[in-house]
Amino acid sequence: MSMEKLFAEANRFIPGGVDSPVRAFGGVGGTPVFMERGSGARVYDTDGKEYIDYLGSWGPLIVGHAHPRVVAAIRDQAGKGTSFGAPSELETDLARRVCGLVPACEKVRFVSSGTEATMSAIRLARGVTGRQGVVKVAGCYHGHVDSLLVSAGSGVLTLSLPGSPGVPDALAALTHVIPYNDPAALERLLVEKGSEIACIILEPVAGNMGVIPPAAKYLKKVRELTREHGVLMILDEVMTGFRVHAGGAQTLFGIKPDLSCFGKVIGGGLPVGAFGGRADLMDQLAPVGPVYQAGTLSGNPLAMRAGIETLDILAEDGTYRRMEEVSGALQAGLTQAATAAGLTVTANRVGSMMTMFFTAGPVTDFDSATQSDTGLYAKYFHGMLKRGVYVAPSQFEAAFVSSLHGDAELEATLKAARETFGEMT
Ligand code: HOZ
Repeated sequence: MSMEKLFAEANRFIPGGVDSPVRAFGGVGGTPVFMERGSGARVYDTDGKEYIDYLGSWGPLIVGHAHPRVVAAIRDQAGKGTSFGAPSELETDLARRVCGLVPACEKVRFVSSGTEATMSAIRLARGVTGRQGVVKVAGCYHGHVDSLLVSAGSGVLTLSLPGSPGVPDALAALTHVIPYNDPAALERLLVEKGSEIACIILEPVAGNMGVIPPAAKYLKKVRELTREHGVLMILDEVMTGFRVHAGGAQTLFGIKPDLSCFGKVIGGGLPVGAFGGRADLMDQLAPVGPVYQAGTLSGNPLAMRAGIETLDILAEDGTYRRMEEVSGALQAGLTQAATAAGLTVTANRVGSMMTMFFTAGPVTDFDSATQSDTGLYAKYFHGMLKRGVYVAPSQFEAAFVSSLHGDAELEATLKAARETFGEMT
């Protein structure tokens, strides 16, 4: 069946034909490609066409598609049972690893998605501080949590939505939005309203308005200001956790937040989320403390096994170094190819996360990200797609490099990019 037919059929039963809006190609136009299978750094559509994959399922597949060790672990666990609704040692095993890798996490609780992780972390912050206000950063995205859809990135930004109907005004009014990389704006807000604010939540490396690294000392300043005002600092590491560094962006930049949110990589491609932090805060959660949070499939054994195996593969010597080398070469090669074709681009990258912006830059926040020419991004996307390279179908997302992207993928990607950029000018 053609992609058009598959999409039309999907639209009959699924709103917009997709289960997550940004997959629908709204930001780049055209018909979404339906995928059938993946292997290593590659995915294959229903026509059997092969693509070098830089979507990586939006981040989880850091060791590639269907890694034999991850598949074996899932198969083994499936034979033993897919869910118990009772504690299993697997949860303790993965929690121990998370706490071992991320110094700010003394205890962690598993949930089933990144959205659940951020939603629960905010409830906990409100519960322990007795304050209701939340600070978020324009262009950061923390899942589709009611309080956090204001000025959100990802699909909300891709589709140019102002927010979402269905979010009560009273709740939205409790969310204060400040620009990324602007500690002075946070300081002004906290001086004025600090005593009403429970927490700030931000992505340490923004990934949902395209990739934007934190300015020097930005995160340290946020840490100082939040401490000064008794406001909890929550780092959303759903994208960056175990990706930009084994201990996440917080370890890379030497920051100790109060709470952290994870997802994607720690589920090894299965649905998972987690939030963790100081033991005194985490122990305010039920059943120890009064802040309620629960889930039937939380700590799901299949996801735990896939996550444990993925972290084990990542822990092997040289894995992060190789991803850094390939990602650096990709950033340099794409910039060079675009410039040679007469295009003005800014390629932002932190570790194996990267975004090509079609603007002179620098791209440091929401306003500068939205200066990028999204029409050119759409042409870049389709040119690459035609040539068998799959990047995110939105300007305001990241390209992810896996541990299985190597020289062959790099060479083929840069060849496709040279041809694509040549066609665009
Ligand atoms: N939250 C993802 C983008 N940052 C999108 C998830 C999806 O569409 O699969």
